[in-house]
Amino acid sequence: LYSSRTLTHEVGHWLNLDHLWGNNNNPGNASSCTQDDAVDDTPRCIGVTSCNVSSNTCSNDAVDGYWTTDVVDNIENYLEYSYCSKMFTPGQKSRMRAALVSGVAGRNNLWSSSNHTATGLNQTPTICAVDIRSNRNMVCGGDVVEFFDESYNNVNSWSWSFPGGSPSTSTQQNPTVTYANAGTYDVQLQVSDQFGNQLSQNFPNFITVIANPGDLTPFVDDFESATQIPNSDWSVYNPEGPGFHVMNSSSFSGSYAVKLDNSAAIPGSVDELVSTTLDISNLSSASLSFKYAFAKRNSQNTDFMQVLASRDCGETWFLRKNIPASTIATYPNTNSSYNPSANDWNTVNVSGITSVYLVSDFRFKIKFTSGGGNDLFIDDINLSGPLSIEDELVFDFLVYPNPANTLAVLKFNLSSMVDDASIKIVDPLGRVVYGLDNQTYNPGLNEIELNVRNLNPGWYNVIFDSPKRKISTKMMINN
Ligand SMILES: [Ca+2]
Ligand SMILES: [Ca+2]
Ligand SMILES: [Ca+2]
Ligand SMILES: [Ca+2]
Ligand SMILES: [Zn+2]
Repeated sequence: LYSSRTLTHEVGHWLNLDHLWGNNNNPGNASSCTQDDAVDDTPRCIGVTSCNVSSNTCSNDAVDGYWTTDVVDNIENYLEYSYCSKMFTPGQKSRMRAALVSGVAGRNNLWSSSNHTATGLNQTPTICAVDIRSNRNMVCGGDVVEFFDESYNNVNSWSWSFPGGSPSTSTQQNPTVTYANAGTYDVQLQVSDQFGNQLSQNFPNFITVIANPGDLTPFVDDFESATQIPNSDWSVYNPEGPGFHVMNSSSFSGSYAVKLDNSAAIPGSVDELVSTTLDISNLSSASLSFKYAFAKRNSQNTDFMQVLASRDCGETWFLRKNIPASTIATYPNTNSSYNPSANDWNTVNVSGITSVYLVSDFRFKIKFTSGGGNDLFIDDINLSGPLSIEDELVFDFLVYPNPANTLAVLKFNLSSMVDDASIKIVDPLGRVVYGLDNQTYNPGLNEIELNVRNLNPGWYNVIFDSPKRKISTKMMINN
């Protein structure tokens, strides 16, 4: 029920309301202008399935005596078939109230005290559900998370536990908690009411803590290596319907790309593809780009796409690029199953990653708002930029072979000698699984053997850390 008002629509019927275009389930017939819904202040119409606010399908609105001229359709009415419903009219309200006091269909039982007694509604309700919410569910170490009790009914005491958090327990209704280390954490809540009833529930993997500083750039994803999302680089926001996923039926590079099955989405729904934290504090400027392909189904579709950026690990987001409905299509309208060919892909360059965004916990996201169009495809996301001068100490930093299984070699060039350097291998949860401390490396080419025989298969970050420069690269283990 995130954005759907279907229940409101059906309750309207239950309280004796017809569709605005009359007593049938077939919108779009011109003949419906001759019928009414028995409510004078709803303009005559033939019924719509989209959200064009200037829609005007009948011109005889004055015939019912309420309107004196032709007016636009009331497309935002709950008794329309549009997806932007937000109102009943005063005339509909009167008709529903009349139904509620009428014994004809028994609706007057809904509010009679004898019925409330028979159904238990006039007693103090007891606890029946434990539920929680938080202001954020993906944070960096040290960020404050606000938790909110959403349990009902009549809860009067709370016992929270936050494994991995600080504090680790609380008896407040709405506590605030911080987490120090990267990882995924459960939350438990036990509640009681005035009668001593108790309920408790575990909410598994409720909070994810990601790294700060994040991964170093260049951050390039063509979706050829990690072919499933969410993964350690991407999270997905999908409150309803289809979500962003990786598939290989169409792509710009290689075989794989990200797709949103927007043709099956609920219009008005929002989907996001959200990056992990990226450390761009070492760049002198940053540029973000990606490829996408999209077709509308018809010219009424209102789909649009935005790129947002955060300089505080995703707590607050700023719009950096807007691709409006008027320019979003990269291919002519089509109602058929859409699979883009090479010419359909457009490049989006996000120029708004200004110097204030050059921080160690930068994140960005691609946000799509559905408006009835066809499917969306995204590939070749690239965040990169020139290093600031002092960061050119380390270059040609790479691991080979990659993927590796028993032995890997880390290779890099230094422009001057570095002492007090460390080399670390870090797993996707930020845990150090291999480390060399207090190392001295000479100018020129350095090659270091890494024994990776005991590492589990998967992706790792290999990090060179020194007081003057930190740099990392990804390594895959497939033993
Ligand atoms: Ca009417
Ligand atoms: Ca009209
Ligand atoms: Ca969705
Ligand atoms: Ca690709
Ligand atoms: Zn209906």
